[in-house]
Amino acid sequence: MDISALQQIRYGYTPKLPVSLSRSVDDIAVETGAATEAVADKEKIKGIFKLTYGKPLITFTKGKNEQLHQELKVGVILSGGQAPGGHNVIAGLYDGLKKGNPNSILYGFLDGPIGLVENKTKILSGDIIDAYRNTGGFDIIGSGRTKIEKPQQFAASLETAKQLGLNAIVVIGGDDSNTNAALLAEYFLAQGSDIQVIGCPKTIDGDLKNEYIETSFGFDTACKTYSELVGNLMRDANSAKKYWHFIKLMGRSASHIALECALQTQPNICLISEEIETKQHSLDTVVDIICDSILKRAGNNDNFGIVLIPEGLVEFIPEIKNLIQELNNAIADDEQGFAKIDSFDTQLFWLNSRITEDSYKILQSLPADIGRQFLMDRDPHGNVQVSRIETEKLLIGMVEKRLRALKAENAYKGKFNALAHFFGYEGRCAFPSNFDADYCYALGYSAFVLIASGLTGYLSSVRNLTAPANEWIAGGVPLTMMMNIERRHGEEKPVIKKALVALDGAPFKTFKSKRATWAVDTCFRVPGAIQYFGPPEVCDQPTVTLKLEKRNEE
Ligand code: FBP
Repeated sequence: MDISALQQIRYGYTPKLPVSLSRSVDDIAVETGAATEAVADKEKIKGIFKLTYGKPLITFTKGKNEQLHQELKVGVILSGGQAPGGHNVIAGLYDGLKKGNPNSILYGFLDGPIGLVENKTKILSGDIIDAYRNTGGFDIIGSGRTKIEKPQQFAASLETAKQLGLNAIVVIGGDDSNTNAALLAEYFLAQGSDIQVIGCPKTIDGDLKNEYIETSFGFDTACKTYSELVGNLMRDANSAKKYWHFIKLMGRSASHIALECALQTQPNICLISEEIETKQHSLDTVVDIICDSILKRAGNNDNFGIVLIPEGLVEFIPEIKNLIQELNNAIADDEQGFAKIDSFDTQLFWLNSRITEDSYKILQSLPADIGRQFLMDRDPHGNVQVSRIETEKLLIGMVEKRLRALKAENAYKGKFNALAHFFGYEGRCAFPSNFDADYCYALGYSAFVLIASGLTGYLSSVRNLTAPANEWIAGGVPLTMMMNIERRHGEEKPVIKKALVALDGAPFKTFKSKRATWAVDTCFRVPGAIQYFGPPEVCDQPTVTLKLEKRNEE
């Protein structure tokens, strides 16, 4: 890639580290906390993770740790969707390894977990690392969504690690990838191998978080990038005063991104999937909510506005959730048969006897191009690819229909022109904000200390994130601590519990207290672009979500 002026300058940015990690490697000791338990289904999780369950929390402190100088060979994997800052995790890991011992080697597994299974690697030299410092994307080694689940895949992963003579593998991923990391750590020990596995919390979706993992990396940059774009549209809408912008925001399941962007920009409407599911709102009720704001604003002659829609919404609307579930089951029962059909009409015919009448009616009622999107390939974890379902267009169509009916009854006199947008892939590879650049570097460096200290089955953790970076607390959280049992493809599986938007949490409550005003008045807030240079109160701020959550804890 050609190098832009900003990238050239960002190479010179030195990520800030917490005090505990900025000391000389002769001076970083491990402090062991209390033993831990899984968040739920303790006995079942304990039964599956016989060798890695219940490990203690780890923090780093000042003190001697002879192990940090050992020569190590480590392999790193980037897994799942891109998130800004992934390259800095690798840079932090690399710098830690080399400070510990210049002979240590870092391998990058190519194109995600498949690189481990198929032994496809490249050695990451200082020159390669330097070319990717503080840049977005995962292109240094590529990413992928292969799920390591079959016994042969586990065996092949161990074989690769042995062939390379690895001491440890670092998995940079979300909840599914880190569940995989926990299973690998357990498997290696069960096979009598001492190869360690450490995870790092990645996903723009922000749903890999708990008491010890305050946020996943990439969420900060992605939300700031989308908020800039939403703010720009607000200015445009308020200038021309003629469009309603329906904006779908990425985030596979949880609505954290939509909520953070709403707190940043103050739109007229922001739908929160978790609330819609809790209140069991139907698709029609969602349309009511949007129309209510359109009608009130039309009463003030404001025939324009902004609607934020979380990407995962359809999976939280009860009747659509049922439909998706039934489609998943029907397709899984005869995957090959279904794959042979290419026209939507024939797909409908095929499904007619395989799903309930209610679900069939809903599918049939959808515009054909949107109906087809519900039938596209599932991802390797069995999820519907919600990023490819055009919910924003579906809602515009339904709102138009409702407004036409209201107009016919003389209950609406406004004008409605809507534009659909999807902000997703645009935000996943942005230059990491200073927050993500610092956070990621610290996560990678912390992964090095965990590895050199002989630990396995841990997620690298950096917390106290609303304080200045030097006060952040680095360490490790046992992966089994975050697990519970969920049904996947009809079977009980251990998985890291996804953190959805908490309706009793401070971010949602703050939004809820303001949304009635935002729905009617024009209270738009334009946050502008991410700033990389300038005063800390502009450049080094965490998300509003994180600030509100932390303030609530105090
Ligand atoms: P991860 O959970 O792997 O980080 O993925 C996040 C995400 O960006 C989602 O927000 C989105 O639904 C999905 O990836 C899109 O997947 P793909 O890149 O395979 O189209």
